[in-house]
Amino acid sequence: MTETLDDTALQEHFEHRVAAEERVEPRDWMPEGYRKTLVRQIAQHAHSEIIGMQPEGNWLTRAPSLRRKAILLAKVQDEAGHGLYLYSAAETLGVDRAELTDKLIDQRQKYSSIFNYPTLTFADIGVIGWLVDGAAICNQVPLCRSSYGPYARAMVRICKEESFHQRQGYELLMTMMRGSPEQREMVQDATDRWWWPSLMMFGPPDGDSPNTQQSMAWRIKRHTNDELRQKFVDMTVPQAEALGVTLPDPELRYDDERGHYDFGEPDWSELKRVISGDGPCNEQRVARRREAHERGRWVREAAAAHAAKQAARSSGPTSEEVTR
Ligand code: BYC
Repeated sequence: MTETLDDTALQEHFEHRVAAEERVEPRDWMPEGYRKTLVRQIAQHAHSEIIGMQPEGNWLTRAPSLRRKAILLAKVQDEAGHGLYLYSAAETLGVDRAELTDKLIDQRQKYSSIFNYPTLTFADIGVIGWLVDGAAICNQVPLCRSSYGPYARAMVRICKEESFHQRQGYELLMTMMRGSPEQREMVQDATDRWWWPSLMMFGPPDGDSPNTQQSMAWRIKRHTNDELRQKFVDMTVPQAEALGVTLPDPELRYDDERGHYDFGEPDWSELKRVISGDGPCNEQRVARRREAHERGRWVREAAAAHAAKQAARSSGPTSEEVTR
């Protein structure tokens, strides 16, 4: 009985703090559902950063110049870093990174649908920066105000780096658009292929999003999926015009009354298919991650053996004690 009363009081205190925009920290009491939702979202986000290295990594050895190669290498490396900050944030909630990695390679946890599409030409690298990182920024800047402290703080640094990523993509596309007709065609073709999958990154429409309402109430998410999708479209259409490409949506037009762009309906059955493992590259992405994890096994074992040796040495008798 006392326990129930205590739980109710704790719950009320928690909700009051969240409503007052106070940050929740790892040692604070939190409802189990809040903890689980955060682990789910942060793990999915971390996995997306790690799997997201693959489509771009595909072009590292074929970048058209040393400058483009250095830029791409730095970007892919940043993504590994983002994954690590996010796994660390998840670990503050009592889960283990090794356990999360197992769930990724056993496909028990998701990663963003966007990384299940192939990168067919170097223009895809520019379009990923422009559209995919652009969508990521729209989605992630509000997460800097997420109620969970370690997640919100990780997002601050990630967003700073994402802005660089977005600009490098746009700069690459600008350069290609000033090039040959073939280069301009490559940019248009990549834009046509990545536009709809980028809109799907924001998740299903609000009416079909089982998690949004509770995540908004807990201030884990600060905007709904549809709000962010609209923001992204409003931000991106003028950028497409400045670049000189068209977006593959005949319904796209500015609505003076709403003060926003109207746009067509993404193919939600495609999103469902890709999320459930049946996208163009799902199998390849997970297989590659599993293989990399297996190849790294000896490094993990060696590091663990070294740490055990160090620990045994520091807890054993000192050399001074032995000589006495
Ligand atoms: N792909 O109730 P909903 C990056 C799932 S990394 C796959 O709306 P929620 C970058 C969803 O998880 C980009 N799954 O969910 C990296 C849920 O399934 P479960 C990653 C999706 O969580 C490298 C179900 O569908 N960004 O930018 O309220 C290079 C129902 O959805 C997707 C983040 O992770 C999807 N697109 O909202 C370049 C940001 N959409 O878990 C760039 C943080 C939905 O119930 N995450 N699902 O089985 C979020 O903001 C939210 O988790 C989402 C979904 C908006 C994605």
